[in-house]
Amino acid sequence: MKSYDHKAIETKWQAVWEKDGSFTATEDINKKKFYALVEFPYPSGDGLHTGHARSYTAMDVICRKRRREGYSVLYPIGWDAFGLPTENYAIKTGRQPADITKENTDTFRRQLKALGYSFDWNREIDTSDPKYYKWTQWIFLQLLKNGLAYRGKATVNWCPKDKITLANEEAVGGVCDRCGGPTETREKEQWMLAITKYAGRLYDDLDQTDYLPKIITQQRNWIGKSEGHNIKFKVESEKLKVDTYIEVFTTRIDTIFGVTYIVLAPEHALLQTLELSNDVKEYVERAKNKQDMERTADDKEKTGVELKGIKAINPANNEEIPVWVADYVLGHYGTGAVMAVPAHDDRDNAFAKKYSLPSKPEAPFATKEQAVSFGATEKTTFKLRDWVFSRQRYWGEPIPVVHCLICGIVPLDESELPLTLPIVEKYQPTDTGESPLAAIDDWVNTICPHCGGPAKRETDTMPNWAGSSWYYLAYVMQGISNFEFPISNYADAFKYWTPVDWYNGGMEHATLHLLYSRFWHKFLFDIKAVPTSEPYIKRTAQGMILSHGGIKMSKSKGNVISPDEFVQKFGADTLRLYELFMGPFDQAIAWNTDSLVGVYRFIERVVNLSEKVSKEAPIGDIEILLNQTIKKVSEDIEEMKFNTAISSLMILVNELAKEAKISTDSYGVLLQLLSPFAPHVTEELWGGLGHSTSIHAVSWPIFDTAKLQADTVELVIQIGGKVRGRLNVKRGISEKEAINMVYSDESIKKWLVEGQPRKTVFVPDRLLNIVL
Ligand code: ANZ
Ligand code: ZN
Repeated sequence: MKSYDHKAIETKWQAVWEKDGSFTATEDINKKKFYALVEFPYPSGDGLHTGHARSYTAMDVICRKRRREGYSVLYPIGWDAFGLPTENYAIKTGRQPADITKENTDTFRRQLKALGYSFDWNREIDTSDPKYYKWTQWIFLQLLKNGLAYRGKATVNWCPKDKITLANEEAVGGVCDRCGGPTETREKEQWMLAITKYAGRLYDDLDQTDYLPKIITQQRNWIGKSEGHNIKFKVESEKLKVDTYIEVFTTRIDTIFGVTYIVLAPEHALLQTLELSNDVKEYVERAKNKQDMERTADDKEKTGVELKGIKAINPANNEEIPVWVADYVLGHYGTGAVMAVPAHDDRDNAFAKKYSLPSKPEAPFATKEQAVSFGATEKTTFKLRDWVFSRQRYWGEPIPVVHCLICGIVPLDESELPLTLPIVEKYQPTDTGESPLAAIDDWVNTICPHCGGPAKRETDTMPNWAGSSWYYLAYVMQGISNFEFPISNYADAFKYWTPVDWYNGGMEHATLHLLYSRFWHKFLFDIKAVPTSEPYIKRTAQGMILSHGGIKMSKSKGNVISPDEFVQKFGADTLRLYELFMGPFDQAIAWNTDSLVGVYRFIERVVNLSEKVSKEAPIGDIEILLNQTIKKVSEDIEEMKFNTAISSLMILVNELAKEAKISTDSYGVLLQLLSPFAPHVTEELWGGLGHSTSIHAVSWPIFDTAKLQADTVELVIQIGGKVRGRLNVKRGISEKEAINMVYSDESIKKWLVEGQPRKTVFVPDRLLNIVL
């Protein structure tokens, strides 16, 4: 038995690859390019997770194959470094977030290098590096210049404990994602990005992508395109002096004859022009503290109040109908008003029942022509809302504008970027909800770039999503012109590398991050900064790795599995192979250390086979299986069916183990097919065969179609209903040839004397049945 010293092998080859720059990406115009992207990690104090390793290994396998198919490959990595956990940890320990980030990225880098990924480390990026966020700020300035960044009042979720505004997905069900405490809602002036202006393109252009269908669906659901009509209902009231209408949005204009009342959202503008009774006032107040989800959930009981003193007129039949205020209608969707049809809509029906409002199931349906004659118009509505783009926290990109008493909001000049985060002693969030930056007088007080008068800097910072919305472009820019302005420095590199050919990541980020980065990319395309209108051609997703027993890993449960321990004990090659072998790549799967040990034994077997390799040995019958395995592994990698690719390699190893001697070629092919998964040990064994070039640089093996099937097959001969023999025949022989062979085979022929052949049944390459 040969010993398998994984530690020595892995350290040796990692050093060689690094020294040789084996995975440095080059803009080689003579080669096709392949840009592979994986979600860069947030460098938390917990270190690398087995989930990261699953995604990174998968993409590494694909990249290693692509290089050997002749592509120039870019496979980069970096750090999504701004974020609240680091800031909170810094506050707790009294340390600087930048120092903590440095420590954490050092750990991550060491862990990733130990796994032998073919990243181009020269292109490492860090979103919290001023050189990097200078560009994040630049993009913000372009958005501002183009009217897509604006100040607006937004209802924000507010966590009174963390003293931070939260995005909706961070405050689901009114619970703070960070501390678990209850959240409130507040109206606050914020920086907003007008992503809704891109809603139609973000929706339609998904057709141009090759994302997993479930990811496309997730994008579409979030954008929430709805086609329907707007139609106006006249308001009747003694108090109103001018003609007033309530406009509603409906996807069922055909049900207009069945409308029995109108519902306004508590935020509806009409309510501000009316004198409201106390019960309405109270109702509107109460609705303010509820989240959309809570208001619209099907299982929540609907509530509402009638607006006494006004009525609406149905334009279809001139009927006078009551007007209600209810929080199941949202202020910011459609027109913030609904025509209620209890006969056809479940929510309206539940509401009508509760408040004894009529239903008209017998009402006829309106035709398109009728609807138009009642004043309906062809309207597309989106659920998507503008992106709240500010946070009142320290550890993020400063927003590069000043507030001048005379000039208002004035953007900084490009030459003043980066506007660096000042180093401060205390960055505790303030009770007023203002950013900790607001407390640094000598930073806040500045002069207006426009008039030279006194001005104050914006103290909000950008949200976590900012840095990751363009990071795939930063990798391309890295290494060119020292990251300096102008953007045109990078035009050639963008032209060569973008768009990203294949992006793999978690399903968790297949909604917002994907949408935000698509939005920024489209904007950058519009201002001619990048050459394509979509950033990613293909987007796939890995299933989650669960802890022992199928439970989600979490720090609080203490069941997080770190790759470190396993890399130490069994090596990176084993961990890589195991993570892809454990189950179908797109499905969640529980960690199982026993099966990891099984994978280790498999590598040991591969190592041991090398003892039987001989130059003189003929390739023999195994050639067919070799060709089949090349085909299977090549195709499975493309479809991310890594587990079945590895199984087929295990079958090949079993067959090779049965041979007395193994030909150098067969063993070489095995190593080549295994090398993307287990790059170190295969490199070592490949060298052992006498090769001087790296296994990761030789062409990817190609199968011979003619050798996918054996030349000879076993033909079963049945005579009079009984199996009387088996003949080894050339594949594809005819029925006549088969019969002739039977007649010339003494041992089979003798069974024919018992009777006259009446007929024959022939299944090519399988069976000859002679009926007597
Ligand atoms: C009458 C009607 C009859 C409706 C019927 C539906 C079925 P989606 O598909 O989600 O766009 N609606 C309109 N604006 C709303 C708002 N701001 N808050 C809550 N609900 C609102 O849904 C559109 C439908 O949701 C609209 O069509 C409207 O109810 C309601 F048998 O109008 B419908
Ligand atoms: Zn000014």
